[in-house]
Amino acid sequence: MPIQNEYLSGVYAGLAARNAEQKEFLQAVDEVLESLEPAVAAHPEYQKAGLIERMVEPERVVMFRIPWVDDAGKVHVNRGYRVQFNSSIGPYKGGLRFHPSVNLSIIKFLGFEQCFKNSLTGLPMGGGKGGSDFDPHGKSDDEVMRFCQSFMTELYRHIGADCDVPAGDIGVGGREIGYLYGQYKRITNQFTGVLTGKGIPYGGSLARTQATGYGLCYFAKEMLAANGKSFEGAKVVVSGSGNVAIYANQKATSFGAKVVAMSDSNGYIVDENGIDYKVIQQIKEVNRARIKTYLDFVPTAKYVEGSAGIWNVPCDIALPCATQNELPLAGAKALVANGCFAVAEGANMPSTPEAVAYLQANHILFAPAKASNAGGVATSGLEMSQNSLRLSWTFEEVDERLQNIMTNIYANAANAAEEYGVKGNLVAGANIAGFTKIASAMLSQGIV
Ligand code: NDP
Ligand code: 2IT
Repeated sequence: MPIQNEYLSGVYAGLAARNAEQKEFLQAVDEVLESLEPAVAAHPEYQKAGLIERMVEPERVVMFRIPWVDDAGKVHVNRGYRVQFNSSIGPYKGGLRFHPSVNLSIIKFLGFEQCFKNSLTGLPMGGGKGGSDFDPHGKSDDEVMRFCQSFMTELYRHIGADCDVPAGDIGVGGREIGYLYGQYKRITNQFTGVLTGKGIPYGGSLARTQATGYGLCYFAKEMLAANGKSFEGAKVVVSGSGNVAIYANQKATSFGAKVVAMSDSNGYIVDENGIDYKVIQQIKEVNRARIKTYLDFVPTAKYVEGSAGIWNVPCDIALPCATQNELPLAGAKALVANGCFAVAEGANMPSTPEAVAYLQANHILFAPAKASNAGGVATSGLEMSQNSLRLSWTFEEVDERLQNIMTNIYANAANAAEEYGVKGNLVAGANIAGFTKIASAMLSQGIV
């Protein structure tokens, strides 16, 4: 539905004219502004303070050259980004994505969403995002290290434990964070909590690796319970097979569900007996191989070329955990036709606007990414706390805090939806709940 409120539609039109080519960014802004209509109508002071105009413009965008040399001695140049979107409630915080598709539009959409997500966690973190069009697939460890060192040689001057704290995202896991951290420390001669997702021996938090996938299932569990449903005995489809997907599988399985399908960008596997997350961990984290090699471990499973078909696998609950716009209208229709009753987003903006509208119109329980995947950054916030305290909490302590945070995010999103007259709409509820805290901080801090 187009934005109705005149103030909001005016801001959007101006933004679209200035950033016509940034389709993912505009998609993310459009969805948020549409949700904010009741909040903006109830608070004329937002318009007076130019709040929305300020919120859709990043505070700072850094773009830079990343030269590096491959194992054969050939020179490559990639492009690096850091978008520092909003620091009104805390230092910029958000991941780094290394994927050939990365461009300014994608980093801005991710940075924009990160502001609201981080606000929802209840922790003092502003929003930012960065990355590069570098593709780690098929690169040697040495090549990845040289690339990370070159990336950090520029990035270090823009970040800091109280300024901007990057972490992982697609293509950036423990290996990359280690190389990035080593180079930051070498340049600055400072051992600080400037990155999260660090290894446990050098300041990482227990449970950060698992946090996004676990948090997704904790959130989904709340949403299901509020509607008389559960994971117990449910068939689950998880797209992707990376960090988020692997630990979503583990937690959903521990809640009594059976994960019957997972994918990578080449295709998907189906195993009606339930996919063991440890096999995917071996394939993806240790072998760095393709998901079709699952059949070498479980010959009775099936592999289908092409990742888009995964939504045709019948399931009760779908957890899209790969990338943006991976669940289009056709996928949503297939899910509904096969009796799926809940979709919870692990990836950022995985469902297209048409898919979200279709799922909601068909009364599918729908958990939006900003709320349901916030467990990763929330645990990054807990890593920052531990670094500041110079302490390490146990796995159980971090996991318990994560569960509380996800329960609170669900309650806040559900309550905000009800308060603003859109009961049950967690997309609107999450956007409004995330927005109001940032809005209040920005109003207090003047026109900056
Ligand atoms: P990983 O790099 O660990 O895994 C990404 C997975 O998604 C891989 O299986 C990859 O397949 C697949 N994938 C990536 N791009 C595409 C594409 N264009 N088409 C189909 N499949 C694709 O990343 P994460 O698991 O960390 O991230 C997954 C999603 O979750 C992203 O949207 C990310 O922004 C979001 N997220 C991550 C958080 C985290 O803490 N890591 C926190 C919150 C959200 P292949 O190997 O073939 O490329
Ligand atoms: O999208 C996300 O929330 C992340 N990739 C995690 C960011 C973080 O700072 O942990």
